[in-house]
Amino acid sequence: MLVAIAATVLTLAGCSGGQAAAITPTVTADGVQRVELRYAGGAVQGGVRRFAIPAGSTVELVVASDVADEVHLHGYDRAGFVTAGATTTLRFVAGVKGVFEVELEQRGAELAQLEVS
Ligand SMILES: [Cu+2]
Repeated sequence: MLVAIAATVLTLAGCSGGQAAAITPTVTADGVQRVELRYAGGAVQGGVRRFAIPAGSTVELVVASDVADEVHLHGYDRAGFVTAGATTTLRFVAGVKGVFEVELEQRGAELAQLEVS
């Protein structure tokens, strides 16, 4: 499954004519990397972006959604249910390096990628 995802990411990068630079998340006063995503009207606002996360840091992945679904962070295998119009937060320590997909599990909709390095 992970191999398939990696292949998909490579294919997308190839089509776009170059890998976009990863975005630096907001860092809170206590050093938490805060990634905020909003899914509305069938798409993630701002498009599917890649966020650069320093390895070993604490991450808060905050997902707002206008539909009920399950937010799933691949690789770390963290998940949280979100109800329509609400927000769910996944908080974890980024101890594993790599590129990890965040998706709405039931829809199979990719929300973002976290690049831990
Ligand atoms: Cu998933």
